[in-house]
Amino acid sequence: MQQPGRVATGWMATALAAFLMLCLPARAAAEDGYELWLRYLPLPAERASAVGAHTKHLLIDAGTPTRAAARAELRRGLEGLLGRAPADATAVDAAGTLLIGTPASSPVIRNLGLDLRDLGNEGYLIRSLRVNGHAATVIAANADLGLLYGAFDLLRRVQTGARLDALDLREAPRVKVRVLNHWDNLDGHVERGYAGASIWDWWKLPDHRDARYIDYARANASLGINGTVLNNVNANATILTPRYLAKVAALADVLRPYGLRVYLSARFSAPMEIGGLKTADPLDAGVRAWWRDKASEIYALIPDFGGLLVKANSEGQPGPQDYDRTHADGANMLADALAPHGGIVMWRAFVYSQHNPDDRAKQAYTEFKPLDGRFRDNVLVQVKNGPIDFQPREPFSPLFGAMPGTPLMMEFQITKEYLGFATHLAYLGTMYEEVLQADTHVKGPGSTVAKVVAGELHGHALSGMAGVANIGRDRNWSGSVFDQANWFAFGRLAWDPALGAREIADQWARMTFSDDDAVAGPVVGMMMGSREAVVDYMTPLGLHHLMGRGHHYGPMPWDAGGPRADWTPVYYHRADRDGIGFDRSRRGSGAVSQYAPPVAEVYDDLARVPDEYLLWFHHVPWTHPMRSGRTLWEELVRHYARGIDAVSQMRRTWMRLEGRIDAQRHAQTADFLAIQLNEAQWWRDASIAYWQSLNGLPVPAGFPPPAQSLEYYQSLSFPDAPGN
Ligand code: GCV
Repeated sequence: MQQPGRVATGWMATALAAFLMLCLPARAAAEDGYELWLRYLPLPAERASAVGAHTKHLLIDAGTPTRAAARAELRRGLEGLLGRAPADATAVDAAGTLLIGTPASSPVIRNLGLDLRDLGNEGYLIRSLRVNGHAATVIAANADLGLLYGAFDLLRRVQTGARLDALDLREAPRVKVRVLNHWDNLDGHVERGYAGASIWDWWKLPDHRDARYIDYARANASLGINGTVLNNVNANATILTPRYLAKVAALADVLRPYGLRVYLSARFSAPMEIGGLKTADPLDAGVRAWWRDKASEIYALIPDFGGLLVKANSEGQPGPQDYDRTHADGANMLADALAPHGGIVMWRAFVYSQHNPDDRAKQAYTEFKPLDGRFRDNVLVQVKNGPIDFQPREPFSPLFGAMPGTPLMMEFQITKEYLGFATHLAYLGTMYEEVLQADTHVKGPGSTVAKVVAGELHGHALSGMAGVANIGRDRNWSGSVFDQANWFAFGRLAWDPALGAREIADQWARMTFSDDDAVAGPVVGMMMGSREAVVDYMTPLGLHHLMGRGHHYGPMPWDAGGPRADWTPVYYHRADRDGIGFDRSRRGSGAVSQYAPPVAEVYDDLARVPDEYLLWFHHVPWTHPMRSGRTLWEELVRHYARGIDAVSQMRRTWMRLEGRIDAQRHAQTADFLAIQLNEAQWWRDASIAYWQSLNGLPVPAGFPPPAQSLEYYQSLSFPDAPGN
């Protein structure tokens, strides 16, 4: 039985609690990073009212899923930023209308007679105009997707402090195919993934479509990413069976309104594994028919299916060379199957073999250069940014510029397989920029990698950029807040490879943390130096591939032996008592000759090669005199120290931001920076201890000896390292 006194106490306690809650100071809501850069937090009052004056009304015909998505995003964004969503309008009959449409969807836009000719199907313009005598902000495009991209652009501008009174901009992507590559296996494991399991819940698909897929699509659309390869390039043929294609079709349905086309990685031997054929020979009539039928089956389910990505004859994957056919034979067979449906093939040039005694850095070029011009029009050859494998720093791949008759697609890695996983802070925008701005010189100065990739240098209609995704089921998507910036930077650069890394970092920091300069400034400062710090403490001066075998976590420069020399650090550093570095000069492996002469001459010449590529291209004595006047050994030790100092500095900067950034994201990042600092020290100590065991040199004056013995570092093992 209820006691009257207890009821009163309960009521009073609730009222008291409510009163106390009201008395508490306002606190930033706990944030776990799920919202990414689309947080839409309230603007300061003065800015909110300035923006609000231009966004009182919204006129858009939301009669298609993509236009509905644009409307929903604008309402959501403006409601968050301004405290109120714009009112729906049916005409421009008051000042402050946001008018959005294509000439086909909006008579008002049509009557404005705007010049949309150079915008294609994805571009848009945003202009402040007078419409019917009223001040209006217009987002116009030829197609719905341009409107969605324009809506995200407008919101980004509002989030980063732009005024909306005199807008006049035109945007269109410079690269056609802008895709994420998920290295996600069908069992949920993500190869080189550091953000938890795959976001694709294959078991529950197609009947359950996780709401997260929509947020994934929103995030990608906000950057202009227009495609996603759902499964690992180390592909399982099962993805092409009817059971899985139904699941893929369900995902395609969810992602379609956001302009994300779905692609799949295909296993070259699928006709044998799931088709019951005796061969996968690309010139075999039965095999060709099998792929044609498979393409028809896919397009019947997914009419806008993007196409296939293939890793062939590399790291144990099957491919056309199993039948003495070329990579062009393999790619063209698939291209012929997809062409009637408008699909493309992305054929990877990441090809090297342990049976080839030549320098691994040369092998992709050797294999693909002779095939230039022999691929069908709907084939993109996908080339990793460097000649080896996503190292903290590599020179650009010599293939860029070496195949004028073939559109080459850039493959960047967003996930940080070789840069400390998700617990090291390394903003990759600077690395992407460095590669894209590198000058191949193949058509004279200014022949940048960016122009090759955009198809501009050699006049290709098809162009592409792929980023190996760092996305998983972690609440913050990427394993750490700062790793979200690498997804962001990839997307922005895929849209426009000429954008600057600093400008992108600034946008991201303002959208992700705060538009306050006192926050954004220090955050951008941390980001801009972060990748160089990793290079310094892991692989300075052109060293590469010194990470632990298999998992690629931590230093293991001593690692040797096993079935694949080309997977061991000793293959790459070639250090001994007298010197260190891989001689790729004309006197060595000759890899320099794969570059255009003006580049090759610089890389080949010990006096001119930039310090950051010294040990990539040259084997030099430990006493080699550097430009600084120090010996190589002294310089190496200094670089390690510089890397550690940079991490300490990032950490100090971050700790000063405590209280200005929500507690949850601040605390996680602080923990990760502490991990990074420890591991930077570990990289330095283990590397120096090992180099000393070879060169017998003392640690230069002013620098401490390694904290532990070499044997200690060599005894460490990490069977549980993720992503492997
Ligand atoms: C998907 C490196 C990685 C592999 C990856 C491969 C590739 O070797 O370590 O995990 O495999 O590159 O890009 O195909």
